[in-house]
Amino acid sequence: MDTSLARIQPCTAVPGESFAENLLAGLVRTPKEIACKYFYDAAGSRLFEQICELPEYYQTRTEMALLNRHAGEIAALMGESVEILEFGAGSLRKVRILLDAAQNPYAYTPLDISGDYLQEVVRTLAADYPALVLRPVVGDFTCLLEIPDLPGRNSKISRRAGFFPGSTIGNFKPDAAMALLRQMRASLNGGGLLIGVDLVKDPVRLHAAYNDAAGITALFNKNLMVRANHELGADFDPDGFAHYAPYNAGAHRVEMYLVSLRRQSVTIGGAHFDFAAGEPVHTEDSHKYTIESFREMAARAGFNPRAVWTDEERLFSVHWLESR
Ligand code: AVJ
Repeated sequence: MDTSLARIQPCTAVPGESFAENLLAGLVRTPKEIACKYFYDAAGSRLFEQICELPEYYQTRTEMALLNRHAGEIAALMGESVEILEFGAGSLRKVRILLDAAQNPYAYTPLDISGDYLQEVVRTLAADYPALVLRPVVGDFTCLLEIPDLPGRNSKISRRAGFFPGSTIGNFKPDAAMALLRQMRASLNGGGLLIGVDLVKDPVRLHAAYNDAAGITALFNKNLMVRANHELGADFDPDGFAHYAPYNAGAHRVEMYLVSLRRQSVTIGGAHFDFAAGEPVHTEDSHKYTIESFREMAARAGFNPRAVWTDEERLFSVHWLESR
């Protein structure tokens, strides 16, 4: 085993807007909003891992089962000596399924906004895959410019495959989702994209997935305020806000808010923000697609939608999109 970690070649994406900038700008807007990418500090990433284990949150286990069931076919589509680029890598549990099935995978390039978390999980992965070149990229994948070719990589035998699981694409409004798909396509140098997409379904089931009985999703949502208190010296009272996550059937999306339970004022670095009783702060959208509506969007983004896999209940879908 390579203990020097020389195989790990970190690389930093262009820094986007900071949490502080986003928060100060978002809280003077009407309605108030905070971008959902700021959920994922180390504590938030761990809370999200807990969400993935919840009985109500069908997404993770359904997608994992699809990846396991079709790993051979996926590996064949990715081809030999592939470099897998994962957008928003998280815990790296899903990519292990691909790495185990892939034919002599060459490299793995995980991109994640949570630098500490990424470093931790990549070290574990390095120990388990001694031959794999690892290139963690800390940053916001929406600000990504170009990812250079790895030194020593032979582009004749090795090509890229994107991996964007977990229906993270659902966090973007349809126009932004299409722009992001286009941008990913550009960074794949002609390679394909394997992407997980949550499907439109019974609103009761969707509601339960974002309003779990154990209250983990509420903690995840409120972690934005806990994080602001720790990182920016804000004085949010997280108990003074309610987790609210309704399904907007017309827009095919679950929306998340933190709703102020009383009239209150919060101070962040000398700036004061007033909240009316009942005032919402918008924190996330999670768009749902049909298999057809997603394939249409992918085609408009310049991909050729090829294979698609779904479960018996049609809860979730995994798509293989080819660059064309
Ligand atoms: C990781 C963005 C796919 O939208 O379902 C889970 C995040 N938010 N519970 C989702 C999330 C509330 C999740 N994604």
